[in-house]
Amino acid sequence: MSPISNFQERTHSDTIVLFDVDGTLTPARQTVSQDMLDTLSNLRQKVVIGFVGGSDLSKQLEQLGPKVLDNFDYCFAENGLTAYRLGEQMKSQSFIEWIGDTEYNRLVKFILHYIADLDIPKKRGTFIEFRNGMINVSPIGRNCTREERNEFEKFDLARGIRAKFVEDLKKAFPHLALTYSIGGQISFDVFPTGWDKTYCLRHIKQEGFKTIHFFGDKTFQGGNDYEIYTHPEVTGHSVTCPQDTMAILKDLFQ
Ligand code: M1P
Repeated sequence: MSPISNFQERTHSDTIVLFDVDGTLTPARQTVSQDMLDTLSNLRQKVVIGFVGGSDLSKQLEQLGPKVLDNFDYCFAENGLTAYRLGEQMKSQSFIEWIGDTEYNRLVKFILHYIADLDIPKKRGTFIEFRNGMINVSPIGRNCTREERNEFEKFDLARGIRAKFVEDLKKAFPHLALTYSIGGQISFDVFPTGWDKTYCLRHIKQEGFKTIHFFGDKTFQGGNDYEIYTHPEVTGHSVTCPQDTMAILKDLFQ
C-alpha cells in the first residue's frame, strides 16, 4: 500500500493531529500508558497523527515504545530536525552545519566553565548533549537519577538557575541567532531561532492538510509549545496531562 493511499483511507484524511510528548502523551520523561496507545490507534483510523517532541528519538523510543515509527504517521524528534514519515527518514538540517565548529567550540567552552562555577547541590554527568538539530544543556547533568532530577527541578524553581544561565548566554553570544528553551525538568535546549516546534510544519506542507491540530502542555509564552500552539495555521489545544489529552480527543473526534 502506498503512503498516500494509506492517508486517504482515514475518514478525515485532510486532518493531521500533532502531539507534544512530555506532559501531553506521557507524564514527564515517563512511558506511555496502554490507554493512550489505544486512543491513538483509534484516532489513526480517522486522521493522520504525529508527535513533535524536543527530545531526541532515542528518548521518544523509551517513552512511546519501540514501535513508535510504526504507530505514528509522522515522528518529529528535536522539533522536527529529525523527521520520519511512515517510518522513512526525511531530509533535514543540522545544528553543527548551521553554527560551524569555531562558534560551537566558543559556546561549549562558555557553558562548561559556567557549570563548573555553579554552586548547586549535585552535579552528575553529561552537561551538554549534542543532538542533530540542537544542543541540550543541563546544570546537574543528564546522568542524574529520577530522584535527583525531581530535586533539581524544585531547586531550580526556587532559585531560577536555568533562567539566569539563559540570560547570561544571551549576553555572551548576542551575535548568534539562538533560541534557548526551558522545556523539561533539568535542562534547556539551544537551537537556531525558528527551529522551534513550528519547524516540523515544513515537513507536512506539501501534503496540504486543511486542518492541523496541536496538543501541548507548555503552551504559555516562553514554553516550548508556544510557537506551534499560536501558529496561524494551527488549531492549538492546551492540556494539563495525558488524561486531559484523551478527554479532549474524545470530545473532538468521537
Ligand atoms: O520534551 C521536553 C524536554 O525534555 C527533556 O528535558 P529534561 O531532561 O530537562 O526534562 C529534554 O529532552 C529536552 O530536550 C526537551 O525539550
